[in-house]
Amino acid sequence: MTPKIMIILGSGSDIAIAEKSMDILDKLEIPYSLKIASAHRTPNLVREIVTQGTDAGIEVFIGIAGLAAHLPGTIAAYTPRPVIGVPVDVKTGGIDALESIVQMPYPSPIATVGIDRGDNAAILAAQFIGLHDEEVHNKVVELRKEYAMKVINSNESIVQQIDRPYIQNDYIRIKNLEINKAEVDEENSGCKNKDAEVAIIVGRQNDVTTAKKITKILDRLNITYDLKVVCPIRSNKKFINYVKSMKNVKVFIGVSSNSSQVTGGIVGLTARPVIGVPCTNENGDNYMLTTVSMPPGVPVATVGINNGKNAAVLTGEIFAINDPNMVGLLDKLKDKKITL
Ligand code: RP5
Repeated sequence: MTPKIMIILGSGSDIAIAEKSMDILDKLEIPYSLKIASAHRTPNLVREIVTQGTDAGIEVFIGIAGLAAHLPGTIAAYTPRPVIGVPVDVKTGGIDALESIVQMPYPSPIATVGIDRGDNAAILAAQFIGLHDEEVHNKVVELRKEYAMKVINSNESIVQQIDRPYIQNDYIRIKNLEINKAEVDEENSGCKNKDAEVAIIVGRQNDVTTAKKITKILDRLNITYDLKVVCPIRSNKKFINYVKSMKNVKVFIGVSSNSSQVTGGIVGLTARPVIGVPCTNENGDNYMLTTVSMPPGVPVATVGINNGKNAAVLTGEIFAINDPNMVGLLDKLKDKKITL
């Protein structure tokens, strides 16, 4: 079997995090290869592995590293394929590795997942591959149901077991409630282009400036999009209706400088890949941590703060897995041959 995914570890000491990725990929029956190569100690080995892997047909790379984790960025230098980065908690709770991985310059994005989240990296890789492989997509859909059922069943296994005098558990029968049973009104989805390949959802008007950076690059890559400003908290029904109505969308991009409800809200409603662009708000706060730090089962591919352009490039890289023309367009961006 030719591997579709290559997992590279910065050190043998990162193996526990790679085990989480391998558990998911074994379950999804996706062939992968595992290598150890350090961006700092063995840079030539990284280059060799990545170039040979790309030529052999690797579709997605996963770089797992701690400390000053330059491994995913180094991988990205040698391949047009999307690179997923997993920061490892070695020191400082993994924040050093997270910042090293997520804050990439344009046009070299790393799809960053949460600290130690090897499982989410594998799910994200499967979501990317699932865009052109229906079987893989269906397996991701089933896996998401398992994560959902674990939560639903814990109402019985944990909550129903609690024996306290004032707890009243019986008035809502959780078990009988259907998952994701939101009414979808496609006629009133609020979209301008219902056939768009990408949906950009912006949580508040202030963040439209960052969203425009995304559209500028998507235009260069000839990728169609729809852009919608809708807040999942203030306009919950509209938000759900919009996400659920965008059935042809391959990639969702959430843009937000307010909590991470936009990206978290989208990923709860779709099995398609979700890219998160954390923005800085008027007080100077940013929402990178709350965007990237997602629980197992629901990854958000986070790019750098305010880096809408990298969200668009990552989208292009995901599409390029199955589209050689897109590789050419991305090369032009990378060579700065297109004036922006
Ligand atoms: C990083 O430094 C590796 O990815 C690992 O997470 C960390 C420590 O590596 P060792 O000193 O254990 O080899 O490059």
